[in-house]
Amino acid sequence: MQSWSLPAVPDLPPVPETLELYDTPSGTTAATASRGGIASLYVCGITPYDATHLGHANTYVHFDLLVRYWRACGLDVQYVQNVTDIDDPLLERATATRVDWRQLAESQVQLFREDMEALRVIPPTHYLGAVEMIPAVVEDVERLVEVGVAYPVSADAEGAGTPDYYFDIAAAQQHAEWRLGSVGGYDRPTMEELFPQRGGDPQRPGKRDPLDPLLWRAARAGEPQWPGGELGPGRPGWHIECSVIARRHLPAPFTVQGGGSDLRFPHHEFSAAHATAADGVPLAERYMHTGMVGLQGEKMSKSRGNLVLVSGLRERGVDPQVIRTLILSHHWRADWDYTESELQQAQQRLAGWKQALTHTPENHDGAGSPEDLQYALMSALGNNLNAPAALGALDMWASGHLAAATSVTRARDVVLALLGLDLAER
Ligand code: 5CA
Ligand code: ZN
Repeated sequence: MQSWSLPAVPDLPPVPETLELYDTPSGTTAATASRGGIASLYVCGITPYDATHLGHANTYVHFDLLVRYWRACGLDVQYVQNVTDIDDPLLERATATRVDWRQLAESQVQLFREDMEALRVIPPTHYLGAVEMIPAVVEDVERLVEVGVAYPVSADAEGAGTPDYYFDIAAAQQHAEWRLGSVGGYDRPTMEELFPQRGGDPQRPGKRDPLDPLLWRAARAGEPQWPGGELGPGRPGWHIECSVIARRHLPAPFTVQGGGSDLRFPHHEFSAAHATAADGVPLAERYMHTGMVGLQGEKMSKSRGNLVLVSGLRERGVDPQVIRTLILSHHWRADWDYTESELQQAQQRLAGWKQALTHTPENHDGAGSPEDLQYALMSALGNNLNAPAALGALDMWASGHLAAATSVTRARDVVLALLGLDLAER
């Protein structure tokens, strides 16, 4: 699938990688290291049945900081993102609005691309839809059946017809180095509560464990279907999609698996479980989960409809850089609520930095000194990607405390490369 165009990212003198990151499974903040000059990232992409809201933007802008940090360390960043372009919510919305599901998906992916470009998010190296990966999904589900961690469940009550396939949690725990809860970090009662809220079907007759997730859904009348080899025609479950896309395009294990905190369970738990069961290798070294953005105390979500859309703000004339500044004023792990007053504060803050750029002298270059802006921003980002601290350093620079060691050209380049904000833009 086509991604979007690369924003301008100035080259900076490379700085050694000293990155500490919080990891969901271990619950600790610890040093990460790339391997062989490569850092690899998978971030779960959108389900394109509605436009990009601030919650999505929050997730992709914060992972963009990680990409920018790694690039500034001179690393080769391999970044994969998916599009869930076939799934129940997409089909339900298409039916409700009488639009072809493919057209709905394509139109929303296009809007997402435009939003990401406007927000200066660096595109992934590989951008892949679930539909284009279906043959690989079939291969993996067949493999899971072969190793004894997937089983058929009759699609109708009489036990007739082509079966669906489910992942066998108990068998997988016997077979591979994965334990239920070892990725998302939740206990069983919490997982039982979350599972039906997040697309799971605990009541489905014939499952061995209520939490066993769907791998392959047999074709139903009126639903799109693809050839499924030995499985029979059908379409993929959700978790296997990301597991397959990541494993086909990134090293195993890759450096960071990311997404919003709503993906801790069941999605990332089972994507990892499927991969480990198929290959015997963990999917990722680290799991980062960004906080949830809400509106008046409720999580912003397409299903609830309480959305502040990036495209809506842009249509109102809000500068995308202000949206980016608003997002970066929150730590990636924090949950926060959108308010107009914070949007205005972001606008004023950005205006202050732009103003400072016009007053910064051109003739001095103190690159590499502790007073240098690149040093200050990299230190803030190296400490668990602390964007609010990085913006604080920018405030210090704008107030004149760091400006002496950073020329105007360098300041612009440093802020554009590391934070994706162009202070020279009028
Ligand atoms: N297609 C799947 C992932 S494979 C999916 O969750 N799609 S989504 O469109 O619902 O969400 C896209 C990304 O935005 C996910 O990483 C999700 O965790 C994140 N996200 C969704 N809602 C919010 C929110 N309110 N705040 C922050 N992040 C959110
Ligand atoms: Zn995913």
